[in-house]
Amino acid sequence: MADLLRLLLRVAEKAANVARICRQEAPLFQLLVQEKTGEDKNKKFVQDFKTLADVMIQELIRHDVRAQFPELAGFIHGEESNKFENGLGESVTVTVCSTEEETAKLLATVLDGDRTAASLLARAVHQDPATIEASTDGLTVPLKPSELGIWIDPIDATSQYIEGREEVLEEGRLSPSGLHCALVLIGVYLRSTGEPVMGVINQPFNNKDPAGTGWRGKHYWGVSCGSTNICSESRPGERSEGGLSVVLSSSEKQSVKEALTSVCGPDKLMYASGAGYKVLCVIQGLADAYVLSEGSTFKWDSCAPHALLRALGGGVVDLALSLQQSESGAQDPRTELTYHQPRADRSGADRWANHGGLVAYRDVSQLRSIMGALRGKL
Ligand code: 2IP
Ligand code: CA
Repeated sequence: MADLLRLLLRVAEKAANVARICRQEAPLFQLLVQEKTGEDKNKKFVQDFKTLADVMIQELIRHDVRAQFPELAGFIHGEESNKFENGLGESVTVTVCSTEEETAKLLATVLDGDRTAASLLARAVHQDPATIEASTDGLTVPLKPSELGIWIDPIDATSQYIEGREEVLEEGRLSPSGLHCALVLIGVYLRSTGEPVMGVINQPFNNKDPAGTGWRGKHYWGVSCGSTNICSESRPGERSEGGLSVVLSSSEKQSVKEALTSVCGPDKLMYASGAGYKVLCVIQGLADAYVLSEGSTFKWDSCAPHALLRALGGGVVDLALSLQQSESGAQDPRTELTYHQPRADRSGADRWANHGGLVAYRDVSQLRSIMGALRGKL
């Protein structure tokens, strides 16, 4: 299945190109940032352009994966639905067609006949990406496509993507918000158990080319199945002195912040945008853990980075379930998130929420300290 990994790296790069082009090309950028509401809203213009860009990215990933691995068709899930309905009640299914021209024609129908924007977007979707350098030679992954399913988040942290604040990233430091928080996430799980086994993360806006040719991206990947545990990032070195560092959502509850101060060093409670970016910070060792007490993330947010953390010896647990187990005296507080089963008692996207909140960690002893600090406090 190393072929699947190479394909996912390639399609994630293609997706990142589309994300960059939508900000670079003026006609697309204007559509991206303008929010049409009320009287201004054109009834033939389907939802917002940002949703259309997300859907196109998701569909190009689905299209390319299905073409090479037909066994995966029917098991490629994403955040977005590709069925659009415009204000006139007309329904259009947005998909990648076999030629650029056909895709442009289809896109024009949902862009109210804006041929310039439709052609630019179709060109980006059909363009081949640059070759991806990843040391996957000699890698063998003991999995069959018929055993797997895929979760796609076309652009995580969309609000940061739209706002577009440019940050210069400092080596070894977490940068709380900006374009670099926007990530393309593709996670692969086992249909039988729901374990995440492979993940690709592409950060389309990692650094700006000093020659002025625009943004350059960065990619990260990991495989974790059986005895195969390989990640593009290295395992953490020595544990840092002076307490744990934990990254949180800026909307996290006060009670969680207070409970964590007992295990965190001074200034070691940090905040960042994007669920995917916060897990990436843990993967990179910029934070020891990410704690979220709300059920506000979904399977598509966590599947890909979860696989990378597992490859590094860590994981992502369901916070509510782990607290319940540790309060009842269970020996192993690890209750890893799984990706194969929807909640029967919910509907729509809510079926796929990580309801109990989560803790992403690299080191199980650090996870235990965090659970200890949160026990009885939520
Ligand atoms: C969102 C986005 C938000 C995040 C939320 C995600 O995904 O990443 O930033 O909230 O959890 O689901 P927060 O930044 O408070 O953690 P999307 O942008 O794809 O809707
Ligand atoms: Ca998301």
